[in-house]
Amino acid sequence: MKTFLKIGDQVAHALETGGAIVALESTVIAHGLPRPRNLETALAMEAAVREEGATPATIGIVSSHIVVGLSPAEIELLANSEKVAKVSRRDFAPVLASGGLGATTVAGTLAVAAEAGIRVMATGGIGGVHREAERTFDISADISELARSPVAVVCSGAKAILDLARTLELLETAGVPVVGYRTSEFPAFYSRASGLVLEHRVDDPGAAARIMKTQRDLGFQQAVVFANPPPDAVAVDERELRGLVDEALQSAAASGISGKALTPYLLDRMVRTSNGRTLDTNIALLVENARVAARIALALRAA
Ligand code: PSU
Ligand code: MN
Repeated sequence: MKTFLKIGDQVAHALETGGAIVALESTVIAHGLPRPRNLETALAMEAAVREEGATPATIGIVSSHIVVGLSPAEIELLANSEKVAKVSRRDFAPVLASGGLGATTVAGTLAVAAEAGIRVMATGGIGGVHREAERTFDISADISELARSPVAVVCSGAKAILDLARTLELLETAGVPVVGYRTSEFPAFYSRASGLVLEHRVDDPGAAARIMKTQRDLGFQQAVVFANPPPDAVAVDERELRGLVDEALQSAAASGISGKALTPYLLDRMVRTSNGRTLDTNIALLVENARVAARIALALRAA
């Protein structure tokens, strides 16, 4: 992969000098949030990382290069273009060969971060096991990539539309530690509660960094998921969330939506039915996760 990497100047400098770096995915920009707030959010996440004293590396595919540290103009391109591919591992070769634009998922971002030597990334929610996966086989490539990329992933759990219990089961099978960040419960993305208890918890960036260091000392290749609940002020109540998700799933089924189009459809549907509340929550947690990731990346330098 190295020959395809185009490392941005600031990221290259941080890599050379041992600076703290946070990788950021771009699927959430291109496919996960509506315009114009997608671009605002991408830039706000980068600003949060910088405020904490770390360097952001938003990752995406532009002109047959895997760019690690997209420029603001390139981020804008991904945010506003009509045709942007959603890139997990299976998509890299076709998209690079085509010369088109690509936005990396958590899976794609992990693969690149691991190759570039970046040890921390932030996102909203990881992908996982979809409801009724026994029928559809729809299980995110994020799980397989988490099993092979030694990177700390700061998120607010998995996407709320998933089967969260099965997602945790599969992460266990894949050998991926899931650690609550100031919580003992797996958050449900928009809501702080899911009823799913986590066995491991940390309460500060230093403790998170010690887990990352130990994972590396063990020689383990798996990522560590740090599950950070959405900020109290914007979190959606668990019961209300269940209603929104169920309605969106029914609507998708009625419209025959499936495969990689499903997630963007459900997210958009919930933004509408909640009068924009889930969007505010989504943006707030993305920025907060970027911030926490930066703190962990800084702590990792001392670990
Ligand atoms: N969570 C969100 N919005 C998103 C995603 C997650 O709130 O857009 C994206 C992430 O990039 C994640 C991807 O890696 O969805 C998973 O997609 P799939 O289930 O198709 O693998
Ligand atoms: Mn899928």
